[in-house]
Amino acid sequence: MSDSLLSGIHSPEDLRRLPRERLAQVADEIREEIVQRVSRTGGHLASSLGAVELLVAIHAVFDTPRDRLVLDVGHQGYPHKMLTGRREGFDRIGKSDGIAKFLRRSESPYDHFGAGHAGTSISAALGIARAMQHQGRENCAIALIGDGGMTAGMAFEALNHAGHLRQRNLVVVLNDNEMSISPNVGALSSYLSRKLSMPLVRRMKGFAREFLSSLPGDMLHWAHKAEESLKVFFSPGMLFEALSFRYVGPIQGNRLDVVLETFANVRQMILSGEGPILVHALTAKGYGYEPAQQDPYRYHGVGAFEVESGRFRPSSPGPPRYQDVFADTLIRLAHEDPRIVGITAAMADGTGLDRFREVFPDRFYDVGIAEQHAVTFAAGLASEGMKPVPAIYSTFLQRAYDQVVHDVCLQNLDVTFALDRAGVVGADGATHQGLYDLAYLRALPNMVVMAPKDENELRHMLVTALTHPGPAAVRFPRGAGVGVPLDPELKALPLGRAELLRDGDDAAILALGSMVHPALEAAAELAADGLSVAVLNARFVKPLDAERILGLARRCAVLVTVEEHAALGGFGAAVLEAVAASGLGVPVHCLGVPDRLVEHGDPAEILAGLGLDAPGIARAVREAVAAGR
Ligand SMILES: Cc1ncc(C[n+]2csc(CCOP(=O)(O)OP(=O)(O)O)c2C)c(N)n1
Repeated sequence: MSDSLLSGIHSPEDLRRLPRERLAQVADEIREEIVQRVSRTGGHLASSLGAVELLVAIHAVFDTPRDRLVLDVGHQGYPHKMLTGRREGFDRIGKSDGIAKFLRRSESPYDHFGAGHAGTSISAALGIARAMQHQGRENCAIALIGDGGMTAGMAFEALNHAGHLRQRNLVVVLNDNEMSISPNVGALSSYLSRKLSMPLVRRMKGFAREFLSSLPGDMLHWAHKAEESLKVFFSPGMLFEALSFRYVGPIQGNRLDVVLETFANVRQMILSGEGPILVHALTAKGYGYEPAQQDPYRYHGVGAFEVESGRFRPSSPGPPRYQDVFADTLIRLAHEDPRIVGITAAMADGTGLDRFREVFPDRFYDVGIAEQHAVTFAAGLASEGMKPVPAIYSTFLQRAYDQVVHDVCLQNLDVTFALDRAGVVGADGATHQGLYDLAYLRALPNMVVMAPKDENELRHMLVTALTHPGPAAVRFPRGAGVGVPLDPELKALPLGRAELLRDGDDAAILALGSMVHPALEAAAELAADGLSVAVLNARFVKPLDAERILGLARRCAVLVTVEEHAALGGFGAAVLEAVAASGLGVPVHCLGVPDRLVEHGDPAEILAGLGLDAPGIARAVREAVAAGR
């Protein structure tokens, strides 16, 4: 690998010192290095490859970090990380003490605004641009957002506001590759691509070019202006111009010469107060690495692979993933109940709903990166007697909180939330941890909240949620199940009833979801030390099985709750409330995630570090029992 130029670049200042004609080599080296490094560690590949030229050009032309670059999601930011002194960090990307896969302010002064969730960049950049204006600074803010990110309602809220403010020091770069993780959806996406491919536009442009070349000098100037108007009239620019943005494009976003020249012009326009400007760049996701360019969907986020062939390292066989068990169960239930529909917000693959789509294409909805809409859309369906199942990662449902409250719970509508990736997610880090859903859902009237101890119980909980006539949420972890056999028959579980898995009277472990099996292991370990420890599979956080829990509180010397969730406001807090209300004096120790951020790393190591594994639970029970003696 030739890294002669890149190895001399430690910051964008180094890049800006290079003569322009050498920047193409820098882009090539970055691309090559991303492929090599990601092939070893895994990570976001296709999005970063597609954005190499845009990021090289932004750093080469603008005065970063004084001009602020704000990336949407941040998953396309590997070229940016390489240009800002973090090349070596790629060896430990997503691992503990390594660099993050997304953006954190603490990682670099060039990551001026943290990201991980989509659709935030334009709002943040507008706030930054506005602050600069308040403070009399002459710099600008640049938001880089994908056409997938642009499906988030928030992006439009920001465009609308920026246009209203006529924010002259704001640049939005739309990186349009027609892909979200899977092919992008929505009327806007079709509008952008239809506008560009309209045969009439192509014919008109061809005609204009021919006509122009035949004109004498001064007429040429006016004719060029006419061509511009024509282009604006027939191009996607109309939409953005209507929002008071100057529209520049569409440009070929993987042609470095074109991108450099465009950004140089845009910078001049910004300096002369002509913003806000939207640059529409057409790129190819996975650009420059054939396997990724051919199949950007598979190469969006990858594990290790072989560079030559693009082949992925075979994954070791093991228990089925929760997401697949969820999807297969939903398909089975949907065969029996035509009211069931599946809804995803741009995560068909991650939630397993791509399987559902294959069987029930007419009862599947990908709404784009629009969790808020997904929830109220589900509420609308439910209000007419359908049984919608929005499958949304725990972390992304945060965005739709008011919709859950106002549209679903207040109206007691029959919506089943499948909350995937609930708990510690590992390499994706703090922005993606699913650690708050119990707290934010359990406060809501009418809501049922449950968590299965394994993939088999997940299936029964899905039936339970769909049988329950009001809102219900099932939260389950990322990755592979426990490996238990799957019952042939599906059944609804009795609402609000926990399951006593092991009896004992020295202590009782009240465990939720993913913590039930480690709790059983801990109890077995403690039995070897002569302690008799009960284990309750709580199943429901709401309604809580207060009767059984208080029964254990009367018999056992101490209660220990354990959950893969923030300790504040979660399952343990619900138990504390029930015990306090009962007037019983039993000590309750709550194990959960303490009140701090959980960064990226190996999930098992993170859980062990938090004491949320069998040895940690056993340790906590021993200490609790000793303290009570
Ligand atoms: C609120 C939210 N929902 C879902 C996701 C998961 N997600 C990460 S990247 C991505 C696709 C982004 O597409 P686009 O912005 O077009 O970027 P591209 O990868 O195509 O370059 C999605 C859906 C997210 N990060 N945030």
